[in-house]
Amino acid sequence: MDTADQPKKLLLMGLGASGKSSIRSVAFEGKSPEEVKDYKATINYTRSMKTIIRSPFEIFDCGGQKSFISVFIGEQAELIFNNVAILVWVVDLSDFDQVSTSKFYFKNAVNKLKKYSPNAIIYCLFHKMDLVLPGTRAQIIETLVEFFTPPEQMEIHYRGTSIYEKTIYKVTAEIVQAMIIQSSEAKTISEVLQRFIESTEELAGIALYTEEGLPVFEEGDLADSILIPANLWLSNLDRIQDEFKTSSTYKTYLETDNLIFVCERLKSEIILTGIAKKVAPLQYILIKMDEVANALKDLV
Ligand SMILES: Nc1nc2c(ncn2[C@@H]2O[C@H](COP(=O)(O)OP(=O)(O)O)[C@@H](O)[C@H]2O)c(=O)[nH]1
Ligand SMILES: [Mg+2]
Repeated sequence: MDTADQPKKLLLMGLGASGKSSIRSVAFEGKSPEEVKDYKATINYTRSMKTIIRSPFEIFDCGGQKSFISVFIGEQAELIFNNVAILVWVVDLSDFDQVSTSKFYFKNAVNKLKKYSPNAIIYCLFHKMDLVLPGTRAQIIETLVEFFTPPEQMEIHYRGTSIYEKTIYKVTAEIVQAMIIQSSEAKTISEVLQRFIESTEELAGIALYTEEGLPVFEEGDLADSILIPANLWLSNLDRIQDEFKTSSTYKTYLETDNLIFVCERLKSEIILTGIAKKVAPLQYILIKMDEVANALKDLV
């Protein structure tokens, strides 16, 4: 089968009720954790398309009942595992009895992936971290990493996640970045952002977010400060989105004690955010951010 023109796949897999559909909805569809509380088991698989910075990809949310997984790694293996860019395996931390079963299927899935999409990136999420006492998290992750790591040499990215914490946005942002980083636009966008940051002393950082709040690009050396805006941004997202609806060119800004964040819609699904030290007049920062938006408009 010719897969050259097909969008790459992001496979979400793991046992039933581990949280796959919740992760998809919260991270890629902008739903709140409260909205996904009553999700029913996914039958077979659900496909949804997403395009970020001109990179189309397809999210396969695979049902987690053992009967489905057996088929995915059995007779449907080629259909499921070809053309995959990223496999995200979700392990429910709170269901210790099922961890061995999860590992068994993970190993099988990884073997199929190696056969049909040898360059795919693998993430293994130890999920529902919010149900674990903060003091014991590091130890639990360490134990699970050891348990899940296959004997053969291969790169697997392990992360502890929860839809109630910013960990889920951090890891999905990494995943999205990995999906688009191959495109030539991605490289140019990074360069444009870096150029503006270097030439404008007041601009500490510039980020591009999806409308769900995932940071796709983050440039600047205030890495920690950029993470604060991600939260601030998320907590203000509803309001900002309402305001964006009133105008396609809407700009808004948030201020903290020493920083200004300017948000501007670049395209329906991409929002540009500039972070500036408060020493500069707001008007100046707004003009600068217009220049950034202008430089990016043919790239996103
Ligand atoms: N405590 C907690 N519950 C979660 C989390 N993610 C998902 N859930 C819950 O786990 C249940 C199963 O989630 P679902 O997304 O349907 O799992 P799936 O079968 O893997 O698609 C739902 O009740 C979710 O609300 C999480 O991070 N923490
Ligand atoms: Mg599901």
